[in-house]
Amino acid sequence: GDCPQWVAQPDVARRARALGEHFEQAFGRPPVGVWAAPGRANLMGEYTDFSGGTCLPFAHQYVTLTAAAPRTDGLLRARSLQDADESVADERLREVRVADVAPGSVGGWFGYAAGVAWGMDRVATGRSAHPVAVPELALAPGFGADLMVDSTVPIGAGLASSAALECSVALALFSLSTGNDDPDEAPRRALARACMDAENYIVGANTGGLDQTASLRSHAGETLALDCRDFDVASLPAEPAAAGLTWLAVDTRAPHRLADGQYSSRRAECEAAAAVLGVGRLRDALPEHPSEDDAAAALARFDAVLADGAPLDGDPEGVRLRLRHSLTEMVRSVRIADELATPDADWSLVGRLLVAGHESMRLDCQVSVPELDAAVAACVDAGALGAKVVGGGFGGSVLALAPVHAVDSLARSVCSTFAERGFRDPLFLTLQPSPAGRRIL
Ligand code: GAF
Repeated sequence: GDCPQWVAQPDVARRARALGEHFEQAFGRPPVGVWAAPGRANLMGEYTDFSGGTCLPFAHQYVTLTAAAPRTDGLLRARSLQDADESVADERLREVRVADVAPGSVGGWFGYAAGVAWGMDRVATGRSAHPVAVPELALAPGFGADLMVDSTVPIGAGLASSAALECSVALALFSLSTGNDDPDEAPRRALARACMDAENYIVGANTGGLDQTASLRSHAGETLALDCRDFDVASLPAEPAAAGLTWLAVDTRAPHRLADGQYSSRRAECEAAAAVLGVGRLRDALPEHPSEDDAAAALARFDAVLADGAPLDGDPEGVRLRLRHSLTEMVRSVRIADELATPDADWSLVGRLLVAGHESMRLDCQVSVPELDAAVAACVDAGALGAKVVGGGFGGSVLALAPVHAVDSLARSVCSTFAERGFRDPLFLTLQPSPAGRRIL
């Protein structure tokens, strides 16, 4: 049959030129430029970003492109080459006044784009959770833009297509507004927060910033050690390619939704556990360099406080499982970060930790589905050093660490497992740690 099917490497330069032509047809003038921002993979730290955990993301090479030109009438107008919603009048055109963007005002994919303008204003004026106001992000009265979007990131596959959209729009708006095409670290941090606010308040998904930070602050050939207490990042230069290994993503094509209640309820359970432990966020229940013993001790403290009759907001069993996931995941992140920081990284150890991470996502975080479990098992059986669900789960993709020479047989073996189980044919992608978002045309 057709399995395995590999998602083609994105021809970003060609897509950018074509997008410019679409832009000109739609808006009657050429764009000022084209900006691109990538999706991400994540080695560890799932469901811990909102708890201040350390995440280990890298940006991959699949990007979302935004062609843009400024307007002076305060309007934001946008089209997407992926927009299939026939119910939108005026041939897929979405339009809103920048000043009118507010929670509940903009729906669908356009919420991710328009929400960024709203988020930039919040960060500019110090109303966001960003530690300082960043006036550079302010959009002048009357500022507007025409936007045309094209995504090469598989949508809804757990590879951060939402963040890629937000971040490409953020770079475009920032550049149109300031003339700065190459923002350095400080504005990138601020833009990542603006994108988080767009997602949290305009889209209404209560996510934690991992994806936007990876999209805006990654470096080619590196994994980020992202400390979500303050969003400080360190680069881990270890590249599996040097060891004959590659990152493989298996898009299970099982339906994947973050904006539903499952993600939020996981986050709420983590917050309930933090309240029992008397900390503002779960990361603070562990010492600076946590070990497995520290995680076990924090879990025992939780049990003891509850046994003493402390109130708990939620189902105790669910909250305890989410706590155990969070604590052990934070320890696994630190262990992988330590390993990748050593000159001769032991990739088989990393692989074993990936599998442990998947087991925790399945049993404790409870965000896996049979397709993901089957993909992980098939990858490992066929010679991967390790594999795990990536991102929010409930469908989406598995990230596997595989010997380059084994990827084809590995993919075939996932295909036959999926056929036997009656699952949809999965898709396969090799992922390269890639640079952060940038202007490309
Ligand atoms: C999604 C969210 F957007 C991130 O913030 C993160 O919580 C991730 O799920 C799970 O690690 O991608």
